[in-house]
Amino acid sequence: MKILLRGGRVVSGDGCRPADILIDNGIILEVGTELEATGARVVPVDGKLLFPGFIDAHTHFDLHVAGTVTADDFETGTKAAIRGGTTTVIDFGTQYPGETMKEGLDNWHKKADGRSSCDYGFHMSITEWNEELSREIDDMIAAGVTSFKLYMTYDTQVDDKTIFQILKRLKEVHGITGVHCENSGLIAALQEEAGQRGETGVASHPATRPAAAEAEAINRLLRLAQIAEAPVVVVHLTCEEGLKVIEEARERGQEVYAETCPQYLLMDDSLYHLPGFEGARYVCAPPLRKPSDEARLWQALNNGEIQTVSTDHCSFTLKQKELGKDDFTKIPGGMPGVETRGILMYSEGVAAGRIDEARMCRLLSENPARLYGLYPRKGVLAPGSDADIVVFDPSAEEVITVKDQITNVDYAPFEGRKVKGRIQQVYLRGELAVDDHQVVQTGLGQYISRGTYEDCR
Ligand code: DUC
Ligand code: ZN
Repeated sequence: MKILLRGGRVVSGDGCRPADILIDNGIILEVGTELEATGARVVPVDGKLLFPGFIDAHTHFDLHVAGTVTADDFETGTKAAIRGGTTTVIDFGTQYPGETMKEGLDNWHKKADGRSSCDYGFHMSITEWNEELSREIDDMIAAGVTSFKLYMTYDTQVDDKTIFQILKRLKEVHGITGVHCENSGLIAALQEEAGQRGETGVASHPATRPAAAEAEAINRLLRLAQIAEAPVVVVHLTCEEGLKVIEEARERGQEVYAETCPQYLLMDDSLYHLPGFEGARYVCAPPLRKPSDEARLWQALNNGEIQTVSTDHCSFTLKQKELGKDDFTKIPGGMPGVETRGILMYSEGVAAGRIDEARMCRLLSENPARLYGLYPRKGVLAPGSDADIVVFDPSAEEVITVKDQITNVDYAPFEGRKVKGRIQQVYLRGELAVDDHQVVQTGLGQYISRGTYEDCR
């Protein structure tokens, strides 16, 4: 059955224009004005913006971490994601020490296959390095896992030599590497000092993971990448100091991409000083920073210094957060985000005049599609692309609240925030998955085998 979305404004990375979209068999057939409706079901979308389905390249569903498991698995996480306009997530499969990458990938397929409500792909987190793992990189690329993740902190961290060797190997196959940049030694020392002073509360979280620890790790990564002559992605960039280091590397001629997340754009570290244990709900790594960092990140989104906005969705219930009640270093780090990223970026970005619709489209759809080998199948509304479409009502208003969320946690980080706009409908490969802002079809998600970023230039 053909579907004709008639009368909307189609958003691309270049702008917004009035156009209809004709869908057939899950694929976009035509985009243009006055399209022929014969044989199609006509859906009026007057006054609505039509975005390419959003892509979230940074989720952690069903992840065993910090002595617990994230509250959202693929079933609840992808359901929340599609309600928020995200039609594709790229989650972090992990090769744990002693495992092959194939085992890591198989494990992530078991978690996601048959349970997902939006399309999904996997990055592969690499936690050690040897000849066998190096050989397996070719198998990963063949399986559509074309991006990899390295940690410079946590027990999954790898050392500088390993980072360098992996960057060189991935360059050979046009794989791209995203890196969590924080100096783990400095953080360990600062946490130890805080412990010696008897500081056990949430308020000590930001000071023990300072912006300097992030900027130092970014700088080290970028110097390793310079010698390896490899492109890299700095994931969840939080601060002006880190951005400065990235800009310096770009001035040297390096290919560096940066991602940030709504929490780093819209919240600051004063939240860690809330009474009692309330600040724990905002504990994440790197931590929330200063209002001046938020302002600089918005500027960087608008001028193209930052290419993508993802969520780092890593959700824990308030009960799980209590694992760190007597020791802030044991609070599971992370927040939910997939359900609210689109609306927050529209309301606080577009409606607030910080970015325009085209920039939002680049940050949430087009750029992640290009960077992670999905373009032009995803990330654009054009003939031949998957009919992943967000029908967005810019005139609506609502209030974010836990009472109305399907994310599997008992708090909403943006509780009470008034937002402009509403994700009215979401089509996933031509199927109506969300109607009137409610999920009406679940389990439609498919694994997406991705090309390389070189394929999408
Ligand atoms: N940061 C978090 O806060 N949680 C999950 C992983 C990460 O990098
Ligand atoms: Zn993460």
